[in-house]
Amino acid sequence: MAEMRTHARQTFSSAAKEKWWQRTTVYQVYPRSFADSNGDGIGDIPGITSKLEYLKALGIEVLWLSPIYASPMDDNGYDISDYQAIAPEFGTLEDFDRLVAEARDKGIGVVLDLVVNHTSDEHPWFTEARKSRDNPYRDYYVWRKPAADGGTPNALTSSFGGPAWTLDPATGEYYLHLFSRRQPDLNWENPKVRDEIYAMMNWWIERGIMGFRMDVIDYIGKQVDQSIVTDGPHLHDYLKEMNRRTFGGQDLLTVGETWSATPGSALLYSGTEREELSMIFQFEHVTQQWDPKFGKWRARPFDLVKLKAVLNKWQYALSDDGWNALFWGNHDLPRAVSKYGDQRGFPLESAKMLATVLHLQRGTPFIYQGEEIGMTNATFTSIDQYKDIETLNMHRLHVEAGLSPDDFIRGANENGRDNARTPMQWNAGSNAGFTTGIPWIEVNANHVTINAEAAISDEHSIWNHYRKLIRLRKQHAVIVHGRFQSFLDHHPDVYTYTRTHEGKKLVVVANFSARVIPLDLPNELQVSGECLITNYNRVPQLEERIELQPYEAFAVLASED
Ligand code: TEU
Ligand code: CA
Repeated sequence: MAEMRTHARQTFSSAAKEKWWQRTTVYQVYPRSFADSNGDGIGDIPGITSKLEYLKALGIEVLWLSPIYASPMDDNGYDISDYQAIAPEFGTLEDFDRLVAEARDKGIGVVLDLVVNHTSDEHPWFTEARKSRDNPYRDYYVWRKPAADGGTPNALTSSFGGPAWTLDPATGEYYLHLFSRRQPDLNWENPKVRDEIYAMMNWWIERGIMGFRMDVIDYIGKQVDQSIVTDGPHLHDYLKEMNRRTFGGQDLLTVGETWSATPGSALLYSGTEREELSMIFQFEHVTQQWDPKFGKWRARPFDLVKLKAVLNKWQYALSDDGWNALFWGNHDLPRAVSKYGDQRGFPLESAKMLATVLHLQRGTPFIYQGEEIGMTNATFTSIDQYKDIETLNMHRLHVEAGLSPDDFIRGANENGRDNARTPMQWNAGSNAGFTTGIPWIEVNANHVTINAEAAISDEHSIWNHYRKLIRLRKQHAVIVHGRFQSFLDHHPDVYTYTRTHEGKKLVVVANFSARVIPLDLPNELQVSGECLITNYNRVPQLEERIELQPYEAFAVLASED
């Protein structure tokens, strides 16, 4: 197995100063919804392997798989009952090894989803821990005595609604779960827990993976008695220890999911000299759109000025050190073209505009499965169509709290996690070519027009636009290393920025509206050069006054005067 890693590393090795993962693009697969090879209606690992040619043609070099491990699937695999076994519905370890080998032969590395803030309540560690207060595994988890009134130890709440504490009657103590009650939090203060996790990580590294995406990794330093959940005092100690004892020095890609990240903490996670992680996902561009009281469950209007302010802040903050992971979507978020674009009026133009704006920024771009063909949010009208535990829990709690069921469904239609989990749309045929069986969640009816087969054969498709962007990043150092500078920050419809590096200037201009926008360009943007990419078949002249078509976006490469 070790020789597999050396080969993989050689495949991806790059110039000394630049990290290979700065010039690549990552594709996220949600295995349950990607490709079903055996007709049970659930995506699986052989299904992913069957689509490697598609992924290679797109040009991606890293595949991030959402969890594939043994799990009761209470949270679709983010509740792990055996970290070193494959969930039977996804396949076998042999299937996994075959995927890694065939992917590597196509120049693609596999990154696994590391979910170590919590396990499933069916993990043997937890079934042991709950047997008695003095069980050897008891303090693998976080237990507290009831409060004086018999209630929960404190007011911590779960992301999936309700208290973060559940009483275990057998031992009369509460256990902590920041997600579902079937996802008990691990106690990272226990060195035995850390030893077990590092051993498991090294076992996967020896199987030839190229890195980890780390689920809610900002939670592992929690100090529950002070109600500290994120950014606990030992968080970075643990990450340095993890780096040192597992992936450190092996040139792997590691990305932390850190909803609590700030530009300051991002530098702690991903600074070059920090020896912690390669990069992090921050979510400020997502949460700044949420309702103060009902969060994502109350639909709110889109505000470009606010979105630009957040994206720009993160570009500036990590200009000289640290590294951004750039994304519009993932398995927890609504579809990009539905959330930020115009899926009804200008689906192609707006999806390509969003891709252009994101992929030409500083950071590593992540494509969520289906984003590259413009897949849209689901069109569910009843709570019965939803499968996601978060949505179902929150529906019950919000309706109990007085939010009208229709309001909740509107919120779920806009921001619910199942929007990203409808099956990948491969063709216009039955079940979009995802399965020959009955899909575990409804296929979007628009697969008859929005599907990979149609996209690949259409030179003007969103898919080909992504393919071009991925190639541009490999070709132009200014896209990887260029200094970011935004312009017209207060313009309500247009996003424009430059990237400058070694005498080159890339000018990116994007109209985020369905209207024709006349625009006076600042001097810095009045350049002549090579148009690297555009979503209209015309070459823009960057003169003093230009006129942008609906959702028009382009990038011009000039010499930095
Ligand atoms: O998500 C962390 C997380 O906080 C999100 O679920 C977020 O709370 C929600 O999407 C916002 O409404 C990670 C995984 O990505 C997610 O799929 C898991 O459910 C969760 O952790 C628990 O493992
Ligand atoms: Ca299957």
